Amino acid sequence: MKNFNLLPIVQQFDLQGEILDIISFGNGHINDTFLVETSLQKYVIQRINHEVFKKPKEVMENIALVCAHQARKLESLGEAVDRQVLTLVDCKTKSANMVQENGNCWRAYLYVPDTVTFEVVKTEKQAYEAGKAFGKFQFLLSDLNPTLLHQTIPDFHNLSWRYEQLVSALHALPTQNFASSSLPTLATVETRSGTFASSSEIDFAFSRQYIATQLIDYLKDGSLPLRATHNDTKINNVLMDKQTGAGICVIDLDTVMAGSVIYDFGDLMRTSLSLSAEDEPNLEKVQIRMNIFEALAAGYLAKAGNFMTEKEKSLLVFGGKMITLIMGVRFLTDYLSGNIYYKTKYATHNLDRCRTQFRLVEEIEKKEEEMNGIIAGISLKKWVV
Ligand code: GN1
Ligand code: MG
Repeated sequence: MKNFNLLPIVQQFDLQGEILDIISFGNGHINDTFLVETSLQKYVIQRINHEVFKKPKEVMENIALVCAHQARKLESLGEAVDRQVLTLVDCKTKSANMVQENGNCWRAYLYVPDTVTFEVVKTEKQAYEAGKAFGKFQFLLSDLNPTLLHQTIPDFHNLSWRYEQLVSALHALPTQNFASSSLPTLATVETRSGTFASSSEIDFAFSRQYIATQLIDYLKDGSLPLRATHNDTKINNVLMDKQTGAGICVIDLDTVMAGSVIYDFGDLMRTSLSLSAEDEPNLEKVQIRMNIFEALAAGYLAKAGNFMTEKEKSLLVFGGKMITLIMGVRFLTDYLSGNIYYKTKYATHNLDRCRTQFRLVEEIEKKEEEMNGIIAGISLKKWVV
């Protein structure tokens, strides 16, 4: 992470109390996040990565809209808003909720007290609570017109476009890079007038390309509704209550856009079904825990099941496969492009992430039918919101 002179930035937000401490915070791959402690409050301050989010102002407009909508809906249901919805902090000038300094854009949220996040799901209760929190998030937004949201990253979950990016990255490869012994399994890759002798990861990616086309028709003919969705429902994007373990608040609202609920359930599956981390180098550890799947789906459908269509429900597991494939393709593309998008800790980090995703796609394929059966069974129980 770059070194920022944080104090002059932090001081521009309308914070309560005297600033005591600023520390690095969180595990995001894109933005830079800090925890600010004052004599009265804690705040989360983030630099929005403007290479990724080209229009930070639009990101902030989406977030403000979504938070206000969630708050209104909770109030109408007679529920407390404070810990369930993120609260943006204005600048001291009150005219904006974003500080711009040296080309960087910064925002601040109130820190939600007594909460934790986890990187890996360990128990069924955690899976149930995380599923429920994201299901409730979507339920709260189910009457928000998705076309009011800016498309802050166009084609974000468009798998066909992600394949085009992969092909472009392959065409741009300087062949000699792949003679290096530090890139063992990609050593055979060569670009030759549009064809490549491919390594196993590239082979795998293209062997599943047909998956990209399956959804397009449904989205085009409207049989899959566009909704206001989160689009980055990693398991570490829900705050859990420290004492009760309840899912409290969905965070990381940068990619809230018009999308499909199946992508959101899909990314939950991707990040919770296996006990392994996203970058686990030992692929033997990438295994699906069906009890965790069932708990995740039950929690999710308890809140989202009532507004979703039967078609959406029938495609949830497909969403898990598709989103996991998309992430594998994106990590591979970034690896081939020289690690320019995601933060990485070592040269082959994106390659490890890609391999883990592709193994998980295979594991989902093996259990797809069984998982669809579980979803159908849960739906029949008519979970009450
Ligand atoms: C990025 O920064 P983070 O970890 O919230 C990425 C997601 C990926 C995720 C993979 C804007 O999210 O799409 O699923 O990494 N966000 C963006 O871990 O590209
Ligand atoms: Mg994110």
